[in-house]
Amino acid sequence: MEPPRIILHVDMDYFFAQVEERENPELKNKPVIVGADPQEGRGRGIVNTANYIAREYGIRSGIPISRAYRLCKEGVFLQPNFALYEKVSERIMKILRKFAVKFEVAGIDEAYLDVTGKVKDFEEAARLAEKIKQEVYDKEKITCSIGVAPNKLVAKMASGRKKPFGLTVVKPEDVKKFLAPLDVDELYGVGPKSAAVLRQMNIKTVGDLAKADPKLLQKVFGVIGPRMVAAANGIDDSPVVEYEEAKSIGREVTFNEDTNNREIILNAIDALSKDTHEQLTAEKLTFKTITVKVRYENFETHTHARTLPFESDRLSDIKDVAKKLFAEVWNGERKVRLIGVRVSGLEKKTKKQKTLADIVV
Ligand code: TTP
Ligand code: MG
Repeated sequence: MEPPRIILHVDMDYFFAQVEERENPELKNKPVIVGADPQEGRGRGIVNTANYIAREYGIRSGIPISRAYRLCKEGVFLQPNFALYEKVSERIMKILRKFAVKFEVAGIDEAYLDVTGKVKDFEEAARLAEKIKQEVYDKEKITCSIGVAPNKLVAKMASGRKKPFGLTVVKPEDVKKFLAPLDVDELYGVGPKSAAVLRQMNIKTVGDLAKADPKLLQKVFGVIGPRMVAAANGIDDSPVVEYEEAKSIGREVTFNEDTNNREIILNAIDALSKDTHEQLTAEKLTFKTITVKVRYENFETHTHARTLPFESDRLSDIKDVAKKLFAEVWNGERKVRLIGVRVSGLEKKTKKQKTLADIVV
């Protein structure tokens, strides 16, 4: 029999808000909410995240910012600085990567490390995890929490158990015991709707689900039914895979009021292009493709893209192409709710790489 794999899932604690606290320590003992501008309760966007003090007020990722404002008027509300979070994320990923045999970035603040073969057992893996937590903190002043388990599923579920700055180790022989008491909706991959159906079937905990008949669940949920039973038993063979994400950079804005005022929309495209370009410059990237996203008042959403025949690093290329794309699709009447600008086909700028600007000058 093959020895068990040893997988770490590393997840930063209240990431966007923690980065803001690091930049401004005065925020530390206050409720901090990162999200759209609350505009004294009239704001229309959502909460990206909140620090743990703010969470005590019931504030969570994804709730409307207006509700967050009502829950905690005295909170510090900050608009997200994605360029900063991405930069911090990149530096943290660089630290994490060197501890892994195989490494997978799973999101802006989380990664999987396969350390099988690098450590001899789960005790040694636990010591490695403590070392990783400490090194990330020493170098970046950001705390993370880690789950150690024989697979990605259980590692992911373990990393969230003891936040912040926590470590949870689930050895192969403890996987079922770890999962069984959890509510079904805590099983990764079971959404609130499936959980409601399961509860009606008297399947309340992951332990109940582990004992359920896969054939019965197949009747109710289709192919994912038996997979849910396998997951409840802690079975997950998915590998840690290193991949370069097809990266893109962009910004979007929801207007305070749906608008068909051409000037307001074009000004927004200018501002979004500028923000996008600032991040490109910070990350020393060039782009080839520009995409514009338009959401109309009825939520109908379209994207339109154009690829340049050359790599560019110029703001004017983003602005001009974005405005042109918008002009090509907008009839001048329909009210627009949201507009977005995005660039892709990104490459690191190298000294020898020429952009059109270099050729022309
Ligand atoms: P999470 O890791 O889900 O959340 P978190 O790091 O803020 O808090 P926790 O300590 O519970 O891990 O997401 C990472 C970041 O991704 C988060 O800081 C902000 C962003 N995010 C959103 O913008 N919208 C969302 O709905 C979620 C869930 C996260
Ligand atoms: Mg996190």
